[in-house]
Amino acid sequence: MARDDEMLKDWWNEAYSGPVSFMRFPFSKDLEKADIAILGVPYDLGTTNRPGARFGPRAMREQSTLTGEFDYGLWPWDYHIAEYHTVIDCGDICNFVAYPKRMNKELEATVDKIIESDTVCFSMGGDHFITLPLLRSHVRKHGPLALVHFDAHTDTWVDDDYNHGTMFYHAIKEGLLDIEHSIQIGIRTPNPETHDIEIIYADELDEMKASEVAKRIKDRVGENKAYLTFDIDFLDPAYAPGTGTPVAGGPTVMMGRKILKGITGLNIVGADLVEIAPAYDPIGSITAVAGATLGGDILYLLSEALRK
Ligand SMILES: [Mn+2]
Repeated sequence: MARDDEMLKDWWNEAYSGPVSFMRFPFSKDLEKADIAILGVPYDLGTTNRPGARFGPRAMREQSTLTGEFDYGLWPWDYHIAEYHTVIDCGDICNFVAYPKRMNKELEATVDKIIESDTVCFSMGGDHFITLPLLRSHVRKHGPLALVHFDAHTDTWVDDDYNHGTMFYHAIKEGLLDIEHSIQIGIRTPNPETHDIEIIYADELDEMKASEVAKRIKDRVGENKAYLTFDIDFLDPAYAPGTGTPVAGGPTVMMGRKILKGITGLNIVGADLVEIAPAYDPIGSITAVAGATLGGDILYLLSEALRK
């Protein structure tokens, strides 16, 4: 069955034309009617190496006009989310340019408002630091959450300062995580302290089938409420060169997609995809195409969780 919101249909014909919302879901702030809200967070002042993830939401939206143009949904999912749920693109958070503290406040206030109205939020970064304020908001509503974290880095460095490599240490310190049900997947950087989070390192991952990885994640998380965060540098730089801190030796886009599809059924209450810095894509928006596609998969996971 095709999606039935005709609102944007009058505005575009092909992938290269028309207004650029994520997967062509209508721009709206009508949270009362929405089941899932998409939010851009164009913030990259937490970056430690190459900056530019502030351009991530726009790049994801642009490439999603192709991945999201099919009335019958995103392959291999065999339906369109709009058959079950009202999805809106809320645009980007604003009023924070170059002010990290203001960004925290603004993002938490925006997301509090979204999830208070029982709308599930999918955020597009921005650098990975944004997941800390996102978690604070979600934990206020749901209590401590199991973290399902795809990344080349653990981002749990013990450091009192805030950046995109320390925010999960702060999340732990603030009691935001349900540690014993949290898991990190794809790690391939030094990690002096696991903080008791389960880790599937990239070398082990390389020996596993996607279904085995998905099972490990499901076994760890169980029925508990979870927050999914996907750093695009989980992927090998061959598939995602357009990112701030690429690390060689990572999985393919297909592996990432199959793992995501494989964890259908998890009770995911919120999610983000971060760290797309399109300026480092050599040609063809490689990273943003991957991000738009994986972002679509994550929307399906949220839709599946809502229906469970
Ligand atoms: Mn990373």
